[in-house]
Amino acid sequence: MSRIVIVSNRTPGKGPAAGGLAVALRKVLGNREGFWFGWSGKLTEQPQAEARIEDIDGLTVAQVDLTREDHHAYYAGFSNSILWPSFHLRLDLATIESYWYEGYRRVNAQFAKALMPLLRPDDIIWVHDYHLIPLASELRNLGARNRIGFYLHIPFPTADALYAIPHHAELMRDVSRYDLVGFQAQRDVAAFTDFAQHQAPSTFGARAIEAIDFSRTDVAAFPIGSDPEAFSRLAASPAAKKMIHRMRRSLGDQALILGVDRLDYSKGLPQRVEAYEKLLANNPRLRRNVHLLQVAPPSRDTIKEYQETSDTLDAICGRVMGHFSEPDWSPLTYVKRAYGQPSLAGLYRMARVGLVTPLRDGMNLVAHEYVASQDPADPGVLVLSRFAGAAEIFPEALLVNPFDTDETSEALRMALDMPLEERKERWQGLMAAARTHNVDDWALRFLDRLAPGTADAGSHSRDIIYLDSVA
Ligand code: ADQ
Repeated sequence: MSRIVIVSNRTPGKGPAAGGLAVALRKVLGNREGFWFGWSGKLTEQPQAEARIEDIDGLTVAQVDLTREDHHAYYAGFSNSILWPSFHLRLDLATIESYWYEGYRRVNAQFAKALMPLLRPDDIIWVHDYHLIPLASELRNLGARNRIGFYLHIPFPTADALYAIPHHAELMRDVSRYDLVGFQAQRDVAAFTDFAQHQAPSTFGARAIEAIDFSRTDVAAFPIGSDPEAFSRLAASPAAKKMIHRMRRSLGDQALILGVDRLDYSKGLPQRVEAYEKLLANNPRLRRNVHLLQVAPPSRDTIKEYQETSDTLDAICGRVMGHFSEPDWSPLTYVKRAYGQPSLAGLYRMARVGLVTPLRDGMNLVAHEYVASQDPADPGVLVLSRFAGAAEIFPEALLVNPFDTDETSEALRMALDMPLEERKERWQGLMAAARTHNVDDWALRFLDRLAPGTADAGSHSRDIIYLDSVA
């Protein structure tokens, strides 16, 4: 049977995972032959030509170190200061430095060079996310004829946002070198198809370019999910119960509204706290009866826009606290740290409302985890942004426009007032969708479409793989 080679920005390390990609992928390689390739997390003086192969908790990992300059241009630069904001339609937060693109391509070329000698002709290669768009091109230029698939964990941009990205035509040509391109949602497939069908040379500006031929690239939506059964079990575990007990002791009968996110401007955190502020302003009866807990560990904090988001959030939380707190009551708690999954599951379970309101999100696994952690006899309510990929599979959530803080505030009120019967009914629909879209089936579906007949799960024993941070 063909081996599976997973390629992502970061290779797995030890310790708890913080990013969604890490959480999802740690499961894939445990039950099939193959290895994981990517950056080691280490910076060196000289670019490294050969991969180092290691066994990490039973998983074969091949990794390369990067130079500080290349890593900066590739990761904080082109990937996270140009591609990430543009793909999330935040061109106002993009910073364009032209030399970053060279670093981005150099790292992709270095990855290809180091990966090529490790490949067998029938290996199936699965490349993850926006850091590695050019990888198939680089591998093909070195002679690779393998099946190569690409999965984009973030949304695909609208055409005008795409055109604002330097070298977008070259990047889209790179996309056409994959056999399969997977997106989170139909929305993304539609945006991509719109681009692929309407790309006329004139739309790229004055200089005519050759139209890109996508006819050999299969494109489809593969909505990612969580492991709902595991979260459901975790939510009833002793560690989760301990967390619930701790929270109950401090909250008493107050209803908990919970937000859990990486601290990222795409997650709509300031708008979320503003919506909560309006809830308290418009519904005095809720004061002392409700509490917002926002858990948001910092991420990518060397990038200016992330520091600014953090400052904005500090200011808004301070404003709401100053306005509504009383000596013996505080309306919100804001925690800037990551928690282990059992504690998170406990928090999810005790929260009457899961508040998941990104301005734009590929999927959003927190929504899945919240649903899976509920008590079937007394479930909470998911308030979900229409602009998360998750909105396509969770129509039973209270769907909101996160930019409209009045609407979000009203949805919060509805969620808090929702009778048990309606909560149960909505939750049953949500849980059925979370089960259908579980992470194991997601991986199998992608691999089966990339190389039919090869995604035979369960033939090898499954190991648990820990990943530091991939996102
Ligand atoms: P992220 O943007 O990182 O992922 P998300 O899908 O919500 O977003 O995943 C977050 C993951 O990190 C969840 O599994 C969550 O449990 C965990 N996490 C978040 N805050 C945490 C905390 N305080 N403590 C511990 N764990 C925490 C990207 C895309 C998403 C897409 C995923 C997967 O941006 O749209 O859903 O990849 O494809």
